[in-house]
Amino acid sequence: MEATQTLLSPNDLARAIGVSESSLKRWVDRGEIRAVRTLGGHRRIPLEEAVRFIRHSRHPVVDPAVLGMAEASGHAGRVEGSGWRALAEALRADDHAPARGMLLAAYLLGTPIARIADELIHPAMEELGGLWKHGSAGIMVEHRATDTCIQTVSQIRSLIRTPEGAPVAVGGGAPGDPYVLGSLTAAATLAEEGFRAVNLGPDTPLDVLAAAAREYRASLVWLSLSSQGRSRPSGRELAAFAHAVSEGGAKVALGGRAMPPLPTPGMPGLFVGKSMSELAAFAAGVRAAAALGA
Ligand code: B12
Repeated sequence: MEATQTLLSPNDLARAIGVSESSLKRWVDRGEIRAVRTLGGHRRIPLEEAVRFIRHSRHPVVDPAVLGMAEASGHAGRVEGSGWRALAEALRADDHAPARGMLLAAYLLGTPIARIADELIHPAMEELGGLWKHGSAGIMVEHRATDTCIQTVSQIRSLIRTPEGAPVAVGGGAPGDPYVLGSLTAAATLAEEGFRAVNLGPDTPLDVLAAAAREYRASLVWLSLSSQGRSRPSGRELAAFAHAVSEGGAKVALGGRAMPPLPTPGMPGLFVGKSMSELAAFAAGVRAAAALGA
């Protein structure tokens, strides 16, 4: 089933990036921006195509509200330096709109999702991570900040178009693991790398993930390990899982704060990483190999 698409007129997109409508129409007619036509013959630009064009062409956005991202207004969107500190402060203070705005502005500037995860969300959440020791208020902040990040990463993910015939990546969080953001940012990263990313979410049993990999004929399977809890799979269990999945033809990517040491490091077809940027680089290689095999 085709999802309902948000369509922008050339005038809408022209306003968003502060150019004339005639320039915008010219770019559509030259094929630089993909548009559809209404029954009356008017050009309409899918929202995700508008965002792709903005990121690709590095056009500054002067009116992000047109793109449904009003919160991005006034945010520099820079990832370098201490941008994450401002994010941590906004998340701590329950300033939901600026926190979302910082992440959306970084995305509109063309920053890869992997860098947004590694250089903004990860350090900001790490900063908030110590607060739980100060009681229930700290835990409340952790939960609330997680929800704000989930909403924003999901919004960004919904703007990525899956190419026709894209290889499939399937993944989730480890069994017994309640953490959402590791697997969610992995899914968004892999979608940006051109995969159809199927995220089974937190607490995914390893046999369920292995079965999903077979069902989808996945090219890549990821597992995010964040919890040190008792149900965390051992290195031996993870190695057996990776072996079984790679026999089915998929490459396996494991990572996260709670990744245990493996009994036999350096297994063929298995990648262990520490960051989303590393996952993106590994995925680019898997995608190139899948394209050659197609
Ligand atoms: C949010 C949070 C929670 C939330 C989770 C909500 C949810 N549903 O997701 C809740 C409140 C449930 C929670 C609970 C607990 N938490 Co907690 N939590 C955090 C916090 C603040 C942020 C985690 C997060 O989402 N980060 C954002 C993501 C994007 O970053 P990331 O997970 O680090 O992932 C990055 C990399 O690891 C890597 N990566 C991740 N997955 C993958 C996968 C692949 C394939 C690859 C290549 C890379 C990769 O890339 C990511 C981006 O850079 C951390 C702080 C911290 N230092 O991490 C504490 C933290 C992990 N929690 C901690 C603790 C102690 C707990 C609790 C015991 C007590 C408490 N705080 O309530 C319980 C235990 C829960 C359990 N069963 O394990 C400690 C753990 C200490 C330790 N020794 O391990 C931390 C470090 C806080 C601290 N400084 O004390 N927590």
